[in-house]
Amino acid sequence: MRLIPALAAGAILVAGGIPAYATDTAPPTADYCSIDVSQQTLVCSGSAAGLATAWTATPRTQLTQVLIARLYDAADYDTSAGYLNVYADSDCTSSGSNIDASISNLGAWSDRVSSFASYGNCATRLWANTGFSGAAYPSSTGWLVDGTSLGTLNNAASSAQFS
Ligand SMILES: [Ca+2]
Repeated sequence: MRLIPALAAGAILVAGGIPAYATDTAPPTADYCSIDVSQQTLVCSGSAAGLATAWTATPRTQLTQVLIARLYDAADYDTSAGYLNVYADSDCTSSGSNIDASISNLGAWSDRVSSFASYGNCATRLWANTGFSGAAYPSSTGWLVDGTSLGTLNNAASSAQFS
C-alpha cells in the first residue's frame, strides 16, 4: 500500500508530459532575429551581438542582402525586448504601388510587434492575420516608414508587407 502514492506521483509526471519545473524555468531566449524574405531563412539569438555572428555565419545563395526594415517587440524602437531584422535581396522600389517584399506568416513573431522602422526606399504595412488579411496598420492600402506604436495592432500583427 505504501507504494501506491509513489507510483501515483510518477504516473502524474508521465501523464503531464512536461515536468512541473519546466514551466517554472524561463525558456532560452532568442529575441534577436533576422529573416531573409527571399529565402525565408530565420536566424535568432539571445543577444544582438550573437545575432550578428549567427547571421554572418548562415549560408545564403545571395551574399549581399539589404536591411529593409526592423520590427521591434517593444514600442518606440526599444531594442531591449528584441527585434526582427528583415532582409531582402534588394532595396524597395521608390513606388508605393507595388509589394517589394512580404512575410505571410510572422510565426514566432506573430502578435508581438509593437513598433517598426523601414530603411532605404521601403515602407511597411502590418496585418492582423497571416496572409495579409484582417485589420492593417497604418491601413489596408497605406504605408508607413516608421511606426513608434501600432494602435490596435499592437502585439496583434501576424503578417507584413514592404513597398
Ligand atoms: Ca510587443
